[in-house]
Amino acid sequence: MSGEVPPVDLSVVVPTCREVLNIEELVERLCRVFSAHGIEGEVLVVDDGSDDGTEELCARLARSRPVRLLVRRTERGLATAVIHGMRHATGRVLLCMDADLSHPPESVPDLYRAVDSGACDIAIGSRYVEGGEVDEGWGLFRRLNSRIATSLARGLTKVKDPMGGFFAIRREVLESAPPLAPPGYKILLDLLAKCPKARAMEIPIRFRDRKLGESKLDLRQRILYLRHLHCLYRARRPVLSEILLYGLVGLSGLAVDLLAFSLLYRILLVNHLASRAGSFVVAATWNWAFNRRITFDGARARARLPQWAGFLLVSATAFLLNWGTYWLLTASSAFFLAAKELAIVCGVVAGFAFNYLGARLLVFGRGAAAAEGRGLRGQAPLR
Ligand SMILES: Nc1nc2c(ncn2[C@@H]2O[C@H](COP(=O)(O)OP(=O)(O)OP(=O)(O)O)[C@@H](O)[C@H]2O)c(=O)[nH]1
Ligand SMILES: [Mg+2]
Repeated sequence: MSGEVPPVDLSVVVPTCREVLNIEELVERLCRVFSAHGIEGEVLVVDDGSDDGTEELCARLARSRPVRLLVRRTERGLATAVIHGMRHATGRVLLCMDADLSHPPESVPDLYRAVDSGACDIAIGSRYVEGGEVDEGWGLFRRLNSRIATSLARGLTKVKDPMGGFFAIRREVLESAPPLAPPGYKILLDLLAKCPKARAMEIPIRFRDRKLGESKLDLRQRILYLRHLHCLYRARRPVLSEILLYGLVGLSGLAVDLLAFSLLYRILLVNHLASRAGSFVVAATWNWAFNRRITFDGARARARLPQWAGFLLVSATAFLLNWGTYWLLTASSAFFLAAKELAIVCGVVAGFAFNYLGARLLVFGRGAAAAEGRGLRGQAPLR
């Protein structure tokens, strides 16, 4: 289908989900920009079956404007919509932007030229370089939220604003990229993390909040972002990120351990050794559940009960180290006899290495390799 469309200089891919109130202004402003700068451009709207009149509007606009609509009936998601649009695009340069006018169409020529001139491979509309700005209506919470999300990606890219979603890329760079499979919104971050050799350039933009329509950035998208980060970090440093995650889960388990112990020993007045055993089972179960869910790839393919039992067994063996340390400290030191929680911490640290290796090798199986999903390379060509 896309093969019938003549190639253009620039394809602007716009993912949409109930954006009927914004599309017309976006297309008009883009067309003004195209003609003012002599760019032969097209606008590809990739809509996920919005029932708000988007299809009718795009059909009307397409009569007089270089607009194409791609409707996805079964698939959902911003990032996959962008990949879908780019696969159908005919431009030499491909550009992605939101429909809600947060990304100024007037900055499109800057991004386009930066890529087309060969100055860079990926041009990024950036709020966080000199001259760039966010909406003046952003309060402290919103600013903090954006900064924290951006800082979490620091280990993956040097780009200051990899989260904005406004970027242009040379077709060949995209075609040679490894498979892209962001689970949420952050297609640009996925690209930057997976193409570290691509030359990126940040171009300042003035980001404006949407005036019409509703944001789709909900809690689910934020959780997907964390999952995405997890996949990217794991792909880059598989063993280190697994150990770190195991440690984080272990830390949360330590809190559960202490809480359960304090409840049993201090409130229910159970003997301290029995309390220690009880809190161990609670904490080990907590750790097993989270490690199965997030730390070890493929762990969920294994049956729960034997895996839980195996993990408890490994943890119990590690607990011998752990408990032995606890026993030794509380038996030999008046200080630790009074501060039993501290003795617990020492025991947990001693058991950690054994616990991780046992869990890794015997319980959860091999395969810390990052989950790679569907992407562009090895699939249908872009055009
Ligand atoms: N095709 C498609 N587009 C989507 C989907 N979710 C969001 N979009 C579009 O992606 C763009 C960004 O979505 P927004 O809801 O504005 O999210 P955001 O810009 O991160 O958040 P705000 O700053 O609150 O606007 C918009 O053009 C949306 O219409 C989706 O599931 N499918
Ligand atoms: Mg938006």
